[in-house]
Amino acid sequence: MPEMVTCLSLEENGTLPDELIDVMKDDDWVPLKGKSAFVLKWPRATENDPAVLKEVTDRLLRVKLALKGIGMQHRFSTMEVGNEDRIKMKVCLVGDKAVGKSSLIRRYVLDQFDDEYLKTMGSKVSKKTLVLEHPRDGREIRVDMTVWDIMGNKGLADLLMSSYIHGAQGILAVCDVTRKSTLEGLEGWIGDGLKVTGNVPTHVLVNKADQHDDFDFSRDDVMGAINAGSNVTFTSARTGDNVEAAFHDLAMSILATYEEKDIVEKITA
Ligand SMILES: Nc1nc2c(ncn2[C@@H]2O[C@H](COP(=O)(O)OP(=O)(O)OP(=O)(O)O)[C@@H](O)[C@H]2O)c(=O)[nH]1
Ligand SMILES: [Mg+2]
Repeated sequence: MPEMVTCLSLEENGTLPDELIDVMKDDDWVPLKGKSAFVLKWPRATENDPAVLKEVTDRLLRVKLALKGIGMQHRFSTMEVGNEDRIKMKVCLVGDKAVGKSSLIRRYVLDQFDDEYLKTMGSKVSKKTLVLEHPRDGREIRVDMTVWDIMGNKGLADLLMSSYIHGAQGILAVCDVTRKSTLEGLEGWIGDGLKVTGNVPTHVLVNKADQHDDFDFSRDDVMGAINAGSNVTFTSARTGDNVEAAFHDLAMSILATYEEKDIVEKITA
């Protein structure tokens, strides 16, 4: 079910007294990152439920009166969000040579694997359609995903990087569990990518996890090498282990960022 959002935009750089922010927090207002704005979400069905509608109206009135009291310019707008059922996503894979980027995509898109190493020249785009279940209301969302593959030769890739990664909503940073040097290179790949995309969900794939006897580093090493909190998955393009899950998880993380973007676009329109 679509949700309604009431957005309160304050005058530019407007800041509120702490006591008012405390009251708003209790009323479930959420500050919008980087904006002088707050949002309050409520289900669409509320419109037909007088008791809940009164509760929402009371919350709005409380803030409105307080803002009037301190003379803060503001604007309320109410809109529907998160009701689209088909979206597009661009996802990019980065990482050193021969870590298995192309193989992961081949496994995900065609469910095939090849032992032969054919290095990627330049970049290549593949497509995949997937269906996600919306975390909030369970409705089905069809995602048309374009998956971008780039060569792992850092010197050459740097030349292509900005046009390759421009507009990506998510990044899969891949390393090879049999070669520690590929983990050490990851921070650079991620940093270069995020410079172009801004802060987008970035998940780390530790590939070739089928090579049990040749592990060159552990999950703890990964956590130590990159920012804590990053999402880390051990995958195998050879066996297919965790490959679909890895793309699915990234798509879910991207989906979670859509709603806030939707709200920001609507209030700044
Ligand atoms: N055992 C094992 N081998 C893999 C796996 N994934 C890829 N490989 C092998 O690793 C080699 C490199 O794979 P690619 O997918 O071409 O690597 P890449 O990251 O695209 O390489 P570049 O295009 O040069 O950047 C190939 O020989 C693959 O067969 C895996 O999960 N397990
Ligand atoms: Mg490749």
